[in-house]
Amino acid sequence: MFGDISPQYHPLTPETIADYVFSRPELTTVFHAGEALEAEEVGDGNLNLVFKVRAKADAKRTIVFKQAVPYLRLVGDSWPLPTDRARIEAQALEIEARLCPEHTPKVYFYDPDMYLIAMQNLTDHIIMRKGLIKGIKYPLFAKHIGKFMARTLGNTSDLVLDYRTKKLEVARFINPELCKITEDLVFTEPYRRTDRNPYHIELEPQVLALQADEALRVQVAQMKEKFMTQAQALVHGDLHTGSIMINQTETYVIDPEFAFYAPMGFDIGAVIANLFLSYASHEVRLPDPETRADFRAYLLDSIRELWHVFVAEFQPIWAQVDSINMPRGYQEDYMLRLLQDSAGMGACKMMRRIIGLAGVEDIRGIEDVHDRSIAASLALNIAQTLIMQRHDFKTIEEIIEAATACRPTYPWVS
Ligand code: SR1
Ligand code: MG
Repeated sequence: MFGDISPQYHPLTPETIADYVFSRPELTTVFHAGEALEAEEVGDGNLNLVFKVRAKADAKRTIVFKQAVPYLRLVGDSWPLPTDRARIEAQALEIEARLCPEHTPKVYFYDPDMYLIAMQNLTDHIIMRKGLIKGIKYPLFAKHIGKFMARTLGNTSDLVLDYRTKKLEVARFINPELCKITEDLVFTEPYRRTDRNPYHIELEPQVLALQADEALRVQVAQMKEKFMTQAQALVHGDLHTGSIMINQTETYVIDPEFAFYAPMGFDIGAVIANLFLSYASHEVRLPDPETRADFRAYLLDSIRELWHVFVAEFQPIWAQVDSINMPRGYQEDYMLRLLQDSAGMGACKMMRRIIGLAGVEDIRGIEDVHDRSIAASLALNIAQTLIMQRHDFKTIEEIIEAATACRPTYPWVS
């Protein structure tokens, strides 16, 4: 266990949540005392309980409750996990709401005794990953996420915060156990033999070759060191397409429980990686070749656009810095290093989703083993290219060009 559990803490259930709802003064404007409520537990993530509660008389009056349990839900109580992650998430949401309210869900309250956050139920939005699997385009996504990342990352870095605030913020967002999950699952386990790598046996030759590649492991070790030591900005820490709720006009970033001070490229790379994973999945997913080509072009355009929006939205940050100590040349070099970090971090995020624990539905949800192996093989080849060539990339266009030149290695030809 990690510290004492609050004596008031008890995991809620759909049956007990109504009493809890009516006990909260913050919700009296939403729900009328004692009225009939409908509640369901919908958590399909790896860590927490998530309840959707609505008034029976009016489904528009609805709230989401996210509650931490003192272990990893995916595995069970054999893997204890600190409930403090709920506090981290609540505080990260508060910062994101201040810096980029248009892409942050409204929080009603955080309950530190129940490790629970009550927030806006995004009823008109879906998890982006689900939409991408179906081939749905989100034309405003790149603009929205580029802006969200520039605002949240730039404004929490040393470029904007004063020396003392920054260090106090680093301390406030110390998140050791969730960081350890990332260190293990993203930067360690995919590159060695362990029984926690549930990739399909069909992929074995490519995975073994990758694990035997020392030059690759050197690059991964460098990314891991950077992740563990570079407190550059408050990152979301798990910014994959399952952490994005979206529709044709709006984008919301949810679930920042992995937030801590880390390289900005960890977030930017995560978004790019998940778009490339979708790209790889559509090597086999969408049946009509024309629709497939069109959708994959959209994914690549989104990667290109989100980076350019990020750079443009970062301009107000550069406008605030001291240009004597941080002249134009430094600023350009900073952005180039962010691009190269994003390629390297994104590559690690791709490899972990193919090889390691907690894969993504885009790839692991492909039913046919042969098709799944083709998509997975392509994703691994893109990832290897991105991490190995990252120091050569000067533009996002070069990253896209290198990725699209990759082909699956599977099926193996002897
Ligand atoms: C074992 S937890 C696995 C993953 O779930 C979260 O969404 C993070 O990506 C974490 O690595
Ligand atoms: Mg999550």
